[in-house]
Amino acid sequence: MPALTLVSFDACPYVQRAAILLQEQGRPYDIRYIDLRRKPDWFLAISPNGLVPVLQVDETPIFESTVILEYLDETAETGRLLPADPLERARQRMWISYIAGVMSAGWRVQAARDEAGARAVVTELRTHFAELAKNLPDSGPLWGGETLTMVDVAIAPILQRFAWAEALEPTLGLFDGLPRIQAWRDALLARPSLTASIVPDLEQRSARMLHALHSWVARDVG
Ligand SMILES: N[C@@H](CCC(=O)N[C@@H](CS)C(=O)NCC(=O)O)C(=O)O
Repeated sequence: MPALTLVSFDACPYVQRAAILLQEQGRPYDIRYIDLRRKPDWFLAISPNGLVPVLQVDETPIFESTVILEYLDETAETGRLLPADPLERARQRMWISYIAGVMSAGWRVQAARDEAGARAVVTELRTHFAELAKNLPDSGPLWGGETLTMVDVAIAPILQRFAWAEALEPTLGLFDGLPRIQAWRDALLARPSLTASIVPDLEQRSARMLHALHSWVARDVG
């Protein structure tokens, strides 16, 4: 098996997707953190758009989190998450693509500098959640019922950040009246892979980082 190194910024939810899948697969990997404000030359040489994550597979870099997820899945010895059936695979990819909008709105709600701005993004996000909820199965909390899918891996980091945002500002109401999304979030957050995919104090550090950026949800963080 090739040596895997995940090039990371520790607060990045896109990196976390890859870390979750590696943890779920029980696959050994190294992690190399960089400072995004001072990107080293070796990093810019392997990341043409200057973004993390990059997965180094021996000497070969792969960038773009969804591409990394697919590579990791295709090279798993057992327990692949993407289905063999092309139509089912297309459906998972389609929803992973839909989640890109949730990811970007997720950052905007955390970073909004005033209440009106944050609440406007909440309204947008709740529309996305309602759409996703319609497609969650009756058979269990995950996208595949009881079975983990690639859609679950793709959305887990941002659901975790929403849970943190709600802890900072309980009146946000992101999940109000959306029991399926709440159950999905809780089932994902309970997985050991989620805990193992981040540094232990990330919730507190993220809150301080948002506070320093004058985020409304993190306005009272000390
Ligand atoms: N579409 C990319 C998005 C990755 C991304 O936005 N990464 C952020 C950190 S969370 C980044 O590297 N930002 C560097 C910068 O903006 O200079 C992916 O899925 O891998």
